[in-house]
Amino acid sequence: MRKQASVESTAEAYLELLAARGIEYLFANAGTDFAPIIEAYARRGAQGQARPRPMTVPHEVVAVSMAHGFAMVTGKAQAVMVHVIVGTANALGGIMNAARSNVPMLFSAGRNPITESGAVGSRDRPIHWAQESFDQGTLVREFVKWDYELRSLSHLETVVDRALAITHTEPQGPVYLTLPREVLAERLDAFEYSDPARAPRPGPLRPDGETVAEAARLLAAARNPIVITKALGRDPEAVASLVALAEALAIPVFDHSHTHLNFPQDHPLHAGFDSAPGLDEADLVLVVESDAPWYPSIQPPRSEAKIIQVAVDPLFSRYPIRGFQGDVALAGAPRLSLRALAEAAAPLADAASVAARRRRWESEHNRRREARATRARALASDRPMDMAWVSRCIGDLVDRQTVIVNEYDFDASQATMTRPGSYFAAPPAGGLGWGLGAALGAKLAAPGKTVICCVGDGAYIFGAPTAAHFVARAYDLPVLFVVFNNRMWNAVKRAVQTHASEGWAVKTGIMPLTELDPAPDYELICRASGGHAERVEDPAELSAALKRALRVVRDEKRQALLNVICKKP
Ligand SMILES: Cc1ncc(C[n+]2csc(CCOP(=O)(O)OP(=O)(O)O)c2C)c(N)n1
Repeated sequence: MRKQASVESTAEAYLELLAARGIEYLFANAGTDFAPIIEAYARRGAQGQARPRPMTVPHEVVAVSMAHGFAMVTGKAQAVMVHVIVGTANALGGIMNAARSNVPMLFSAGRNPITESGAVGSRDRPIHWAQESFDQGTLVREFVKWDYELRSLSHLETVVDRALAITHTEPQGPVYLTLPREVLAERLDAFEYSDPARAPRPGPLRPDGETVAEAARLLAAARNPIVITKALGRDPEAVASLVALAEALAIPVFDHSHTHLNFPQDHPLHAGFDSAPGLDEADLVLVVESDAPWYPSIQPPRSEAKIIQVAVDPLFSRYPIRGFQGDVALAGAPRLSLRALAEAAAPLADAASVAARRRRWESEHNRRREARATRARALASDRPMDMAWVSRCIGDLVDRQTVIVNEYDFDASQATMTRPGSYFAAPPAGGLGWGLGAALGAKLAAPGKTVICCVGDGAYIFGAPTAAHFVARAYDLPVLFVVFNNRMWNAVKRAVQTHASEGWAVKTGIMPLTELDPAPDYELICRASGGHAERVEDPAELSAALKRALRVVRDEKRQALLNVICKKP
């Protein structure tokens, strides 16, 4: 159907089109390039016309992470707009995160005015000369699926629909659109477009029957098969497919550096978070959406073990190097691949070995869970607190409505997360600063959920906390932030200890560039934006403090922060 909208500029036509395509939010960090966009918002607002809700996000790392968080919960790309090359540069770490996490996003930036005079929108500020680059797209090209500059109104619809189709098609990832000011400022009276969009949107792919049959034969013949997974739960529906496969053949599932809830933690076949014991004896490893299922230099699988790789893109083609073997690879939507594999393998399996495996892994599961609980209890009175104890206290308060966003330090093994979509950990690209924004985006996407954002003190600082707390207050996004405050970058310290376990740094205890002491009073940063915030030092007080903070978040609908003083390792 063709639709006509009354608009005054290309910028307005752009907002009309984004709204028509289901984009609910524009996470924006504005500059002079935004003038036509802001003018268009003002007209549309005054006249009550459709537009994505404009969200002022005062740091790009938060803006991009919010779009990331929204999309990871809903599967839907939102729009981000930043200020020309400099805003793009500030956002880049977040774009790397989104790219490696296969998160869809319409990332856009103004483009410096092209003309020095003569057009509506021509250069009229000193920065308009220095803020032009030869090719703005090169700033992000390696980490987006597609980039383009909008060159005229006449191709607006094609460009936007193509951008949205590409970002949403698997393997998903951000796209980048630059918007020159003269083009946005172009005058017009009306804008006509197709509604719904006519751009092709390919559906999910599935592997062919022959490849599935080959994988099924290998799986059924294995005596000690294991699954290693990391990001299967990006598609929440895929979790049920893995459960069906694991149950049909009694295969233990190892989460390895997991970024999503891939398999219910209370399932008897959940085999924990360390694949090493499984790799010792596995004669088949089913690698499911895992970019790095083991460390070849530390513990590879046995050389005779068969490997099956299941992923949207089992080659991880955008990674320069990834040498993990695969005797068979099933490309396509894992929820379809795993279901097909379960159907093909189940009839081939030997019932007695399946039953024996089930008994063995169930008892391992119970033993491991008990060991973790015992460990947490043993640490319960340590002061400063142990992070395992902090994680246990948070884990004990998780209910069916809780979503945990974890940028380091929350130990998932101390909780029992069971529902797809209830747990998200830092992206594989590891661009710090993701957690605060991602949690805000998750809350925006799921207002009925309790979002708990766990961050290290380092991650908290990287997350531009003044900007994040501003957004939480400005847009009523009551998230509970828990800062695991060990006054250092332990990840960096650990890397030194592993790199030179008997070296100078370990022997002398001198480890420059790892300390965050004296630590700021993080609670004051949250309070500055109207949040409830406490510093917690007594382990016996932590549960009560968490409950108080959750009450504020749930009942008063205000953000909260706990600055939890943890041990320095
Ligand atoms: C943008 C960026 N800069 C630097 C790093 C390197 N880095 C990885 S982990 C880490 C420390 C994180 O500190 P914190 O959140 O306090 O957790 P901890 O390591 O203490 O557990 C750093 C600096 C990174 N991943 N991303």
